[in-house]
Amino acid sequence: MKKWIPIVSGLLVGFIAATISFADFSGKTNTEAASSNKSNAEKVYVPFGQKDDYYLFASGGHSGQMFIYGVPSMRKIRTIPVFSQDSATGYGFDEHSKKLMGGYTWGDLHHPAFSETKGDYDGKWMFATDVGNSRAAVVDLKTFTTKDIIKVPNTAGPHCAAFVTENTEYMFLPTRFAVPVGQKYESLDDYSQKYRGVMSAVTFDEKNVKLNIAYQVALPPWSYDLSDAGKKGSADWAVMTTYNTEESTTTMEVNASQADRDYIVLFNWKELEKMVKEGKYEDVDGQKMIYPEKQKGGIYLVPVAKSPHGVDVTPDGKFFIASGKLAPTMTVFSFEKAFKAVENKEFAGERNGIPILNYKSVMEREVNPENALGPLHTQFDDKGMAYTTMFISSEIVKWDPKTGKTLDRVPVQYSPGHSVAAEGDTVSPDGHWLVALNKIAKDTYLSVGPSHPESMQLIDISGKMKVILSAPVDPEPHYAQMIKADKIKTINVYPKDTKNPDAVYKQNDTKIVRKGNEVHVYGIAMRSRFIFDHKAKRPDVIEVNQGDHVFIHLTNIDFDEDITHGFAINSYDLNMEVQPGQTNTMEFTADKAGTFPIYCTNFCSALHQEMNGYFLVKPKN
Ligand code: RUQ
Ligand code: CUA
Repeated sequence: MKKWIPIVSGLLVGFIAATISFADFSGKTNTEAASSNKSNAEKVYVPFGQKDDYYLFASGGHSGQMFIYGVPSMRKIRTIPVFSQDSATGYGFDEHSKKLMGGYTWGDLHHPAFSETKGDYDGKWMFATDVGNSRAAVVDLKTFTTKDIIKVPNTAGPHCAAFVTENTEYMFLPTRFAVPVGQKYESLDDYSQKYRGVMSAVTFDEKNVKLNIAYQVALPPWSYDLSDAGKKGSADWAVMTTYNTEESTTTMEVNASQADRDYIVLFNWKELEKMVKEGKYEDVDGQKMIYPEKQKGGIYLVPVAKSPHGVDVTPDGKFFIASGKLAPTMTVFSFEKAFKAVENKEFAGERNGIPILNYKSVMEREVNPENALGPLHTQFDDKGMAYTTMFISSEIVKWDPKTGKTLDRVPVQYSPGHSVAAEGDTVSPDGHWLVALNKIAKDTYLSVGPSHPESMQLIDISGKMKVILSAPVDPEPHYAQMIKADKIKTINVYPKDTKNPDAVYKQNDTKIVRKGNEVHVYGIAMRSRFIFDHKAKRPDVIEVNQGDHVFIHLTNIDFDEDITHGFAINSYDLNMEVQPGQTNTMEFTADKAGTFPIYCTNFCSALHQEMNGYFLVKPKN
């Protein structure tokens, strides 16, 4: 009986998307649409010389990168390479970023999260996780560059992250796929015994700009989907959704949707922290692992309608809202009620040693907006009103978490995953703007073949909700956060770092040093030449022997905003960038003999075309 449910819901997506597509656009010409949109155009127009009010940091999904847009113009300003190589900036080619990437070439960046102070975005750091190769990263918002990446062990796809606690004490990374500890081989027949859904508690050492795993929790072998940290009165707590509590090992589409209920995992991270301090953990390959069936306390299960997806904490920290995915329901749960149930030990059994709370004693209300299908994620405005994306019925529904009443709804094109509100995950959202992150653009833009771009739609939420701009975007906007522009304080140039042994700031200090078959070049880039060795007959030429191991340390001595130089070696598949004042290193083995021009890849001056040299590799024999 139950097997048809996902199939039907799949059909429903197609059917409803098709219906909306014809209903909304039939018969309307571009001009008609444009004239009715005139005031909308004015709202999003940012005249030359003025800047946008908000930065929007969007997940780049399987591009592995983060994309920065301005709101309300929706103009793309920047790509920050994080988990994938990027030849435009030389990311993944120079030594620093190559090391950060840990030998991987791509990533699947899901949920970006700003660092927070007192539950407010502080504009200092941005965190993100990689579902593709199980990593976590931190980006410095002074330079919009990736500063640290860690590989998260015992975890396969930390999709459920990153959501930070109120003062960036922790970022929790629960796994999407259950795997055996150490990702060792174990037969799927032993899934329930040998597999685990590990969650990592990651801390950020701001002084040394380092991510660290403080401890891990070996949760049951379920899939963990989305999470959120508590706020204010619930600040010591966090919540996350689960699916496949059926522990099925094949054909998940059908088998992971059998049970009528899955769970929200509710945990107190202060208690887990205390357990670790008291030594209540096991050492697993150097990780402090809490096994909830042995080290009891701090973790509870809240039953919820089957296969929930998003879970979001209200700005006042009083409620958490789970969204149904397969059920049409948003369920509002009360933290206060949950705390009481925990205190009174009102448990309705347990699973894998974790107590289950009574659904009725924690649930505040179930909300079913009429004909709304596929609720996924919820954002909030300045009045505490909720905005939930409806994937299947392709719309945003505005509703009041305190009464459950539907207040407004607007169709979006099509199938929104997340949406993001201005300062939407803080204790004090701004209202005004909401951006729908749509999975399907279909007939919205000029055709580019069978696959279309994803789409973001800007919605004015200051009055009745109105879509006022649609922008095609790069894949894939899984989630985004929107921050007030004046909170971001970037630097103009990299300051001189006289302690950096690789940096050279004067022409007379440039040199090429040979140690056996190692060649170290200490060079500078300036408008419009390279100087690798000021004493050489040709200061812009590097000559090595085939097989030499080459280090090129290059400093951009143009301390002038936006004067970035590139450094590429033709046919050697190498490129890096040096931003104003920056020193960067490239390391490689000169295994190919021959003559290879060097050139600046970033247009930097009227004589940019003259900014070149030669890399000569003398053959071995
Ligand atoms: S998930 S579309 Cu990757 Cu955030 Cu819900
Ligand atoms: Cu330096 Cu172009």
